[in-house]
Amino acid sequence: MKQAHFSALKRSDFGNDFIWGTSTAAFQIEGSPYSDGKKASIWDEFSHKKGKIYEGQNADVACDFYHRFREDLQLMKSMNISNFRFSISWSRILPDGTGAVNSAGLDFYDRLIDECLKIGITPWVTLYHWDLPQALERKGGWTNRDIINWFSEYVKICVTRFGDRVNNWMVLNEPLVFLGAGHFLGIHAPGRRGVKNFIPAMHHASLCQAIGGSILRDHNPNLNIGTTFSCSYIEAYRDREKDHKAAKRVDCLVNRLFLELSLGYGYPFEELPFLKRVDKFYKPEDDQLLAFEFDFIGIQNYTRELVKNAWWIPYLQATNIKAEKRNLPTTEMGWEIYPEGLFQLLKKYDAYPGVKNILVTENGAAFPDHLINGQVKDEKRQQYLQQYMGAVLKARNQGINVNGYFVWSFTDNFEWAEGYHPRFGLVYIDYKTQQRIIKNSGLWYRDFLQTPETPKKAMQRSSVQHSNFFKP
Ligand code: GCO
Repeated sequence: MKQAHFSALKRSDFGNDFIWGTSTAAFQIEGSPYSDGKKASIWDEFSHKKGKIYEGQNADVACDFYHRFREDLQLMKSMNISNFRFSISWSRILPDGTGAVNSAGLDFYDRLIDECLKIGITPWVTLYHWDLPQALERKGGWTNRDIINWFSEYVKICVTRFGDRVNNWMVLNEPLVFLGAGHFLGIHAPGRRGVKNFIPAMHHASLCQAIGGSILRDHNPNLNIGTTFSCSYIEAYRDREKDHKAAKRVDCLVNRLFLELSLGYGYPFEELPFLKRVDKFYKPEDDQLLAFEFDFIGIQNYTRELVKNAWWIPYLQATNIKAEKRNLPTTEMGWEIYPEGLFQLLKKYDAYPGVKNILVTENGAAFPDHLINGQVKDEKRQQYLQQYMGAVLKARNQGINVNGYFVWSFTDNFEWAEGYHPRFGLVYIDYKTQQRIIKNSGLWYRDFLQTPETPKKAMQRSSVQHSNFFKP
């Protein structure tokens, strides 16, 4: 795709109903892990273990969103952002994961939701963005089938309390990532490793994905119910049969597994025979329980992976070739910048008859940002966003059913095991002072979002920024 194509991006090209927003997650922004009755989550515990997080950092303060949400929402409003995706911290609501409800935790989310609505921001709530109560982890966490009851209890409490004001719900955030990184590789909380943890956790999370959806729908059939999937566009490294087969296996695990379970396709045993170990955890009623008709799927894409056959890698027999080795442009995470991949994924998901509506619930980039004279000139992030938004537009123009886009993330925040150094925000945070500074990419997004009623100002501003930006 040519650059000229992106420089012309206009909000109106996406249509009036297209949903524009930003995304966050409780653990990455809130801080205050033990305030007002909250108890530890697996991430509170994990991030305080030695050697788990970059430079021994933790999220005890993070963006102090717990105390600063009002000013952050004001800032968001000033940037014309009218949809805000955030998650609820399970251990604020149920400090032990189950049993006694913490009313101060419910009050916090009441205040947050009410403030959103008061200033005209639509809340989009994720129920589980990785911060399982530590008390449940002690009982086996996702590997224990009882999690179906614990999770159901938590979902019921949330929807009963907030369902009168929150219409848009997402059950899980990226099951593959919290299962793969947290229950197979051990590099994320709770630090479990191996298929013996991955397989039961995968199965129970898949059940919860669907059961959570049913609970929301039973509460109110008019809610807009989705769940989110991480996805990467996967291609074979070389045009060899073995690499194509390896790419197919990886695609199946990364891009298809959790969606297809929700669509009622069952497990892809043919492509991934190691999943057969799930039989041990599978009950006859699970055929029914795994499927749920979501109103939308949230897809979260950042990059593409080139994959080659690798007999020495257990289970997948595949490995990826890092972008830096291929001399391609990457973000600070080492992820290849490849907007065409998002287009290809949208096309892929749109082809499933059971997928009713697609939203891009996360996309964004980390680059080294420098605050100089009160400004962050993050041209690369702006370019990244423009290119990926261009890919969404291309998809829409070809009739693909994608109807929303949320930038990851509103402010810089705690990037899990990577700590604070990858900055993904449209808004810079000076962590010493907690000062917020809108980056140039944020100013660009603000101007892009300027409502069509005031097009003049928006056009002038963005054309200046574009022309600066696309100078060779
Ligand atoms: C994820 C999460 C976010 C991340 C973001 C950048 O996708 O890992 O949803 O919490 O911070 O994706 O890595």
